[in-house]
Amino acid sequence: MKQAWWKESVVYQIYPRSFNDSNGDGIGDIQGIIEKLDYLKNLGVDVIWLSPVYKSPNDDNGYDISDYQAIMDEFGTIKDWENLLDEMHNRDMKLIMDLVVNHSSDEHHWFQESKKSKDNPYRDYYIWRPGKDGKEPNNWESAFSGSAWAYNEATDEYYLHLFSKKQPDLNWENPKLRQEIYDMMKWWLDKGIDGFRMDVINFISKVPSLPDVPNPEGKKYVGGGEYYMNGPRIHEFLNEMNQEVLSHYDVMTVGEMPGVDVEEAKKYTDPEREELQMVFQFEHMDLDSGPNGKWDLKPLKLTDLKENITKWQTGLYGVGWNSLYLNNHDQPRIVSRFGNDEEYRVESAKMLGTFLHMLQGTPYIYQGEEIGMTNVQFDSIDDYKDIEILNMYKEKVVEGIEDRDKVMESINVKGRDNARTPFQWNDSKHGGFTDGEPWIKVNSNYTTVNAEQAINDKNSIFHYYRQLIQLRKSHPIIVYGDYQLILPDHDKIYAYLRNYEDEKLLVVTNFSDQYVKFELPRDVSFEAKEKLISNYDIPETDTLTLFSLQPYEARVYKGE
Ligand code: TEU
Ligand code: CA
Repeated sequence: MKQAWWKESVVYQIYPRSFNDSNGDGIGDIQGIIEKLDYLKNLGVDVIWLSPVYKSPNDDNGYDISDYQAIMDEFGTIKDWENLLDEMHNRDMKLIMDLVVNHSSDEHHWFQESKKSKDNPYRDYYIWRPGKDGKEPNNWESAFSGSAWAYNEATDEYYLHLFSKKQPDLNWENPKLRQEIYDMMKWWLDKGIDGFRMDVINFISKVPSLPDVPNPEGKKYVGGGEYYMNGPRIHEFLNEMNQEVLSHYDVMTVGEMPGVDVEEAKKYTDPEREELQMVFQFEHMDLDSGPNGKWDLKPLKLTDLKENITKWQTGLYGVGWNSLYLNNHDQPRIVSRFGNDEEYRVESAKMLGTFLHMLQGTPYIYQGEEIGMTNVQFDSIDDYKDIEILNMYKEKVVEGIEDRDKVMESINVKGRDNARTPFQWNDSKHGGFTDGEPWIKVNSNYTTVNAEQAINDKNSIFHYYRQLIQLRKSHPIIVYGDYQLILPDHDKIYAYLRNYEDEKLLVVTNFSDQYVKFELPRDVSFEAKEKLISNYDIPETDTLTLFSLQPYEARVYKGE
């Protein structure tokens, strides 16, 4: 299989607002990131994915961009950004930026012009439609509650916004708009960045007629994803972006694609098709959601996770490339979600890290994952800041549709702010994140869960993650080996084999707080030669067909 730096890299995602505040205004900033680059170098990551730092009114914390070629005032200046890039490259780390081009901010000058009149030169940079029977042009629902349309008095038309009202969707049918995006991408690439993470990039091609969604239950607004996810021209647009921009640089690209399945992902990531290199899929992140979506809580079934990950591992192998993640700025903290953030926080965080990092694909670490940061539990809705949370609360509780305590429980479990509380650097006030008042409260467990403690504890999750990253560097089988699930029906053990040339890896993880017996299936031939890593002290062994696993135990053996 063709080698490539982005296949052999480990990526670390920084959510700048919550990473490190250098000037005491309670908001993370670029200078604050520069101060922590040696920490990241020590961890051993190769690439940093920086969530948006562009000018923004922060309706959606930077995912609403008002100037794609300027730095948000709170984060610093373009000089600070250039300094960050130099300091990263000096440490042999690469930088990929967040490309948010399904929508802009309504404060972008394109939209400020577009909404003025129907014949404004920028009108068709966005998606405008007349109302229907005195209502919105269709019944689509915004990801942030309510209609996906907002009315503009001046021109008596509605504009589409799949996210917040302040995030109008850009019209990719317009070649002039596409060219503006490509020019902007080249501007950043010519500054020396090493690629892009592309925000909901599979939403940019809509079904032109923008039809109503079938609505048998008579809901006020309903999804719409079948008409804007993986749309009719998406592969054409991405191939054009590749021809116009990406193919002229040695870059890494990862497309964030809610609603993508393996068959589509094969098309997006097949190098022959010259589109993207990998995608973020969401299927494994929806396994603990009920039929009514993410707020409809449902316990994870391990066999569902096995089935889904196996589908992606085997589906893309030899065709495209997997991205591997369990955390990001939109997801609750995985140690609280699929692990155990009380009695077995350290063991289960290490187990989850082992499970993920031994898979085939490029692993992504989200800030705080490497020190086992956990979900937060705010009792008051006023402590939450995320527009997705606040809009849902308003729609369900304020308008009296659902019980407040039930809604607060689902926010505590699944809310995006679980990932956005400030990084916990040490046990000083506000976890060492800021000398001022943090923009969002710090998790109260910062006194024991923090980077300083982790670095000084050789048995910490941090040092375990350093080992996982090092193993990926020294064992090509981890990057290039195939994947073979074993014990598919076991409801506590997730075990799989990797095969590469004449080597094998056996990865065994216990996703439960129970003591469990592991027995190598008789039809699986494996003889351990060395133990690569484990999260409990266990005896070295040269043969193993049977051993018992402690709660959340993980072991990786290399053999043949
Ligand atoms: O997220 C896309 C997206 O669908 C998320 O909203 C996710 O499905 C949801 O948050 C799960 O609860 C991207 C960005 O990662 C997210 O931060 C932005 O809010 C969104 O796009 C709009 O730019
Ligand atoms: Ca600051």
